[in-house]
Amino acid sequence: MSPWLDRQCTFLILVASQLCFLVYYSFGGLQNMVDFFSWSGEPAWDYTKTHDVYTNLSLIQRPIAGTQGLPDCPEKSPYLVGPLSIQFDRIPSLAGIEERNPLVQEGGFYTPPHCLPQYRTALIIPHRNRETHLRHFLYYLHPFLQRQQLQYGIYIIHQAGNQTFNRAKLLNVGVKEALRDEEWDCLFLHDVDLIPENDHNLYICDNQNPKHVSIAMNKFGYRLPYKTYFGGVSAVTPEQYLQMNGFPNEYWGWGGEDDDIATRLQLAGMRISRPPLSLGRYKMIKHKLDRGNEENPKRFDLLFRTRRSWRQDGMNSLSYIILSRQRMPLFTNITADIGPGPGSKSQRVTQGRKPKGAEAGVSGTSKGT
Ligand code: BGN
Repeated sequence: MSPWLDRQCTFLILVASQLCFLVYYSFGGLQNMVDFFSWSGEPAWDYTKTHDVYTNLSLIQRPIAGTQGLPDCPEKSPYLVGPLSIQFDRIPSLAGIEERNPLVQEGGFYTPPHCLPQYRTALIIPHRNRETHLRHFLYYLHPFLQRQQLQYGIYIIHQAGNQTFNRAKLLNVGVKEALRDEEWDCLFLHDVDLIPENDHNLYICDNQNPKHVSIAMNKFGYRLPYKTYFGGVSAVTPEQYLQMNGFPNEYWGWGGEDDDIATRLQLAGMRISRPPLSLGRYKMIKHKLDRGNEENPKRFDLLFRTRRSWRQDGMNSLSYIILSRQRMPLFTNITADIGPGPGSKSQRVTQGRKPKGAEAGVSGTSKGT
């Protein structure tokens, strides 16, 4: 090759690679390129145009003559609006939320009035000392779920006392208690501080695999923080939940329990299913790490042992005491004594049987954590 041609070739290669570089960056880097080429057929949502979360609710609340001969609810509700406007600057009152959701029955239960629901979903929310988050949560989730034409119930599982918080064990308690009420076909395991941003994110299960739903949180720049992340909001059928022996009971404090769950679902022969990135979007209500929920220093050790421990630690080893179970206007409030955590001994009752006098001194047990 002549030196002239050689120089021309080098120049062309240089220009071409510059062009590739430009295209790469205008697509927003590797992750966006992947998203672009693996486009799932879902519309690309425009989150700059949002709707009020109470849109269309008056249509759903129209009175009807009776429940005789109701049609099945359609696969996808006609009331859905897409991206929602979410703000946390004003804290709604419980009375105000009740007023705007007149069809929600005591205990936080709802059945669509105009059609027969195709899905029955229980939302299970571990809770302690997050009253303002709970009010935001109820304000947004009730109309969101009603627009999806689901039969649903909201369970708040309150950890009694001020010992170290145990999210995964509270979820086990919630599942057990929710299934006493109803044959739910989907369990949504939901942090109280996460609000879904798009009502096309349907609160139903994937019958094949456990679904991780909160895959694009504002806290993580609307990206999955790592491939096996399973925290925040997830959805499992009762069968899937039992197949993985529920969640671990031994994670006291912040961190690691969600990674354990991700591992145990794989050990139980399943894999993580996920909605499209543009749908699984959530806004997190800002807060500091709670008192009583400090980082768990044992989480690394525990995670190391999941492979050996998952069959023994979970739903089949769950023990707790129900201190109270109240049907509040907007949710079912369950207060449980799940034990004092590592290092202390306690008298607990296997499988949630209540000892004599357990109802005494229930209310306010967790205040001041
Ligand atoms: C991870 C935590 C998760 C948490 C996410 C997001 C651990 C275990 C370390 C081996 N996992 O680091 O529990 O949900 O961050 O905040 O700490």
